[in-house]
Amino acid sequence: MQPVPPNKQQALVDRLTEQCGGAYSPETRRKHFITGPQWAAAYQGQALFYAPTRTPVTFEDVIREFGKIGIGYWCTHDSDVIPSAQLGKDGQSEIIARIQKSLNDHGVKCSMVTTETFFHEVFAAGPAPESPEVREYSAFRVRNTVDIGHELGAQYAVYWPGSLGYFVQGAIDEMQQLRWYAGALNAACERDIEVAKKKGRPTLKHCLEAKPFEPQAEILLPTSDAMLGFISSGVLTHPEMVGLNPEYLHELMWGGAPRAALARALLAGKLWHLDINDGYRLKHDVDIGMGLVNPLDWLNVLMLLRSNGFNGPFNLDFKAPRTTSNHGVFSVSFPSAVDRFITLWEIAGDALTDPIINEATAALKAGSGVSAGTDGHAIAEANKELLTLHELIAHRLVQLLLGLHRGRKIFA
Ligand code: XLS
Ligand code: MG
Ligand code: MG
Repeated sequence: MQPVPPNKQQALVDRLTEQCGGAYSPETRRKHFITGPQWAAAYQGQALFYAPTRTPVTFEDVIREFGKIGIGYWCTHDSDVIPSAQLGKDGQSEIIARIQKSLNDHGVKCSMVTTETFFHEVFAAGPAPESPEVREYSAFRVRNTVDIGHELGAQYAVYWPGSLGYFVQGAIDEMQQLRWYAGALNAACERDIEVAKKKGRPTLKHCLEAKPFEPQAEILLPTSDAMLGFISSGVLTHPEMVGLNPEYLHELMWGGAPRAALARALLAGKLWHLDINDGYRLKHDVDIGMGLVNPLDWLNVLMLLRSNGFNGPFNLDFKAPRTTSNHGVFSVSFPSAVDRFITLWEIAGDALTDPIINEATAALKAGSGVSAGTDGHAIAEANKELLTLHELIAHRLVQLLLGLHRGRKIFA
């Protein structure tokens, strides 16, 4: 193949993307409660060992492009869009007015706001450290985010505590820090009740997000299960206002089964928001686009969510790899992530109504009908052939995922 000169490269990517086919229309995409984060779209490819590979983009760019793609909802950290020095000041209202205009111009809604309590130097010792001034600042930040959320019409607030943990041992009192962190959440909920009443709006759903490692060496609330324990521990003044925003990859990172973590959150009635992405077990937070690594596991997750009535928000908390260009972020990354989600959501629907899976599942639940009392061996013998259905169901799911139930004609 001939070299592809710089001015022909975008056209090549666009043509091959088109040839992939299978793209849903923006209208179809908008039917799903899919939300796109400002920080994900604006990520420039930098990380601990990396310089940025992409140029900065504004919230106007992100909202406009989301509108074109058909991502109906946008979300943001407070400091993604408002420089920290302007938070709570006049500059904030000007920026909020510009955001509202962009959202209206492009038919996008704000679904969620989140507070950055990890990046700024003030959070060097975490969002709930010893210093009362820092804790008061954290409370100011979350209260202010609640205000922003109500201004922008959001329904959700998310809290990833980030640096709640430690690098070196000895200085941290875990009990104390957990209580102090609860203090910040209590401040947010109390402000929410006040503002919601004043504005005649429902209160926000406050969702905690866990991550097992990064950015601290040790994390005080590393998993969604730890968050559930924290919510019901008695330290929150409004536990009924606080639920979870699990992130698929964050559960996988510690070696957990995301589907099981989500099932536990569903049982507790606390699965309110979900960050969708992909990656690898026991690695760092690679935030790969949903379905690129574990499509079969994702199919299983979506079957669980569909059959339990969870219908979003599905938040595209992934990051385009460094190798993707600014153009590629909106022409390949976001549309393809949305489309993989929709396809897997539809396949999950097919799997839930698939006659083979349904008959196999019903047969497993029916058991053998042989009553062998307390004779474990006899019970096992009587169910033995039925249990082969486990593997058959797994095969059938792979068939549905790969389209093999329609035959292998495409390979002929
Ligand atoms: C970081 C988190 C972050 C949250 C919001 O790992 O995923 O992006 O979703 O603060
Ligand atoms: Mg996340
Ligand atoms: Mg992540």
